[in-house]
This record gives sequence, structure tokens and C-alpha cells, in this order.
Amino acid sequence: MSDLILHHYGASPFAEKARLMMGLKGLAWRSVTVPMVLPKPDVVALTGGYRRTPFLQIGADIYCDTALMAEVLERLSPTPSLFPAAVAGQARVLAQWADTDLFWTVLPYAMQPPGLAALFEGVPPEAFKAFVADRRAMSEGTPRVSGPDAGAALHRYLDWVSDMLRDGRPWLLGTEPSVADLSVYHPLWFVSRAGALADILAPHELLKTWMSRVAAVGHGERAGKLDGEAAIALARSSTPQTLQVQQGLGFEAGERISVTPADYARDAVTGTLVGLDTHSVTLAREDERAGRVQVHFPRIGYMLKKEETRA
Ligand SMILES: N[C@@H](CCC(=O)N[C@@H](CS)C(=O)NCC(=O)O)C(=O)O
Repeated sequence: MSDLILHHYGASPFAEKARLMMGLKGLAWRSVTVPMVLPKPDVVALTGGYRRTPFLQIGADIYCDTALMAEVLERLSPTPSLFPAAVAGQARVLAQWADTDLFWTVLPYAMQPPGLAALFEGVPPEAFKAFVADRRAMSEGTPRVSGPDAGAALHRYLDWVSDMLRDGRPWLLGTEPSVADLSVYHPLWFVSRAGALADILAPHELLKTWMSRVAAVGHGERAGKLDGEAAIALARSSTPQTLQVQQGLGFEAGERISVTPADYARDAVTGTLVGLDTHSVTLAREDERAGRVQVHFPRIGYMLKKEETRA
């Protein structure tokens, strides 16, 4: 039975990136389908409040954000690598651009009326309304980009990515696939599902061939399904790993800390600091349902704050 449990839903682009990471490494994993909108009680029992999709569970350890998941999977299963040595730096930089700028260009582009009609085909109107309200609340305070502005940027971004492929290389950074391919792919996969708006991809033959190559990476082996309750029970019966807090990074082991995404869905997770280095931060928390769980975040993109210790 696989120890890797992916909490995700089918239509999530970042979840598609995570599924492809499993595919690239040929990993077996179990699947928990999470709701697309709040409330997410089973998610929160495990994460302590982080609501974004996907996250990875290994026993009582919960890994948030696909950037961290990539590093964790790489450690567990080094080959084939998501960060081939010759292009590791470029792969991380390109992946970060795709997960932020490209993704936040694609979203307002694909969420224009013809895209929404295709993406939400067959979804009851109440569920659609709930989705719109949920995402509005989730992205409160983040600047809104208009559809036409996003379309203009996307045209340029598609040219940029196509330019990378013009010398006939199979993957964006050369002869081997890397995390960059999966990160650039997932927003474009979302565009490809946006009905008539997917026509923006049409002139880009090299890009489309590359997209088929990435899609063929597949999702690894789906080794079964769990419901949220079973995943929580599994966390409860597991012991989290032992970690260290590196000195000199501004926080001490045992302090009560909150971790909040710096960009959107800014829900804070509060717990006891048990792990910290320049790569990641880990909080331990006691949950009524899940028991003692450790929630891990990448250090980049997450804000740490000392909280008052509870009396
Ligand atoms: N930086 C995060 C971004 C994840 C993200 O934004 N996921 C979207 C779905 S594609 C999300 O969480 N939407 C709200 C939700 O699912 O509740 C990552 O790499 O995992």
C-alpha cells in the first residue's frame, strides 16, 4: 500500500501538476477528493486551516504547496529527477514564474464567459454561484486583472514558451523533463479546457506537441481512494517525523508560530515550531480528530509570525 496520499480534485491545475509529478517519478499514491470550496472540515483537520489544493499526506505529516511537494518527492524518490543537475536552478526559477505569473494570467483569461461556460458545463447554478463567491472571498485584496489584459499577456507568454522549444528540444530545458515542464503545463492545461478560449493555443504547434508529451507523463499509479475521515484516522494512528529548527533564522524551536500564504487564501495555520531551515517550515499541532500532526510549508511565499503563547 502506498504511503503517499494526495488530497486534490480533478479540475485543479495545481493538482494536475502534483499528479504529473507522481507520473514522472512513477509513484503509486492514494487519492482523497477534497471540496472545491469552503467549508472543508476534513482538510482543516489535517492542515490546521490551509485550504489550498492540493496537499500531500504521509502519515501524520502534511505537506502544503506543490513547490514543497516537489522537493519531498525528490527526496523520497530521486530518479527520474524533477531537478536534473544541469538545469536545477533554471527549473526552479521557471517553475516559480509559471506557478505565479503564468497561473495568475491564465486564471482571469480562462474565467471569461466562454471559458466559464465550458469549465462549468453541467454544474448546477447554485454550485457555480458558490464557487464564484468562494473565490472572490479567497482572493480579496489581490489586484484583479481584466480578461483582455490577461489575454494580451498570455499571447506573449505563449510566444516565450514556444521560443524555448524552437531548437527542437523535447522538454523546456533540454533533453530531460523537469519540474519546469509540469509547472508551465498546468496553467496551459487549464486553458485547453476553457472552450473557445483554448483557441489561443492553436497557432503554437511546437507548444501543443510539447503539451501532448507532458500529458503522456501520466499520473503514476492510483493505488486506491480514501475518504477524508479515513485519511484523518490514518494521521491519528501515525507518528510524525522528527525534525530540527536551524539556529539564526529568527525563530526558536517550541515557539508558537503562525504561517500564512503571502499571496492569496491567506488563512493562518498556528502551531508549535518543530522544523525550520531555509527551505521549509514545520508546525506541530494537536487536532481533536487527527491527533498530533505536523504541517509543512515551503519557506518562500509564506509569512511566519510569533503568536502569543496560550496561558
Ligand atoms: N502555491 C500553491 C497554489 C495552490 C492553489 O492555488 N491551488 C488552487 C487550486 S488550483 C486553490 O487552492 N484553490 C482554492 C481551493 O482549492 O480551495 C501550490 O503550489 O500548491
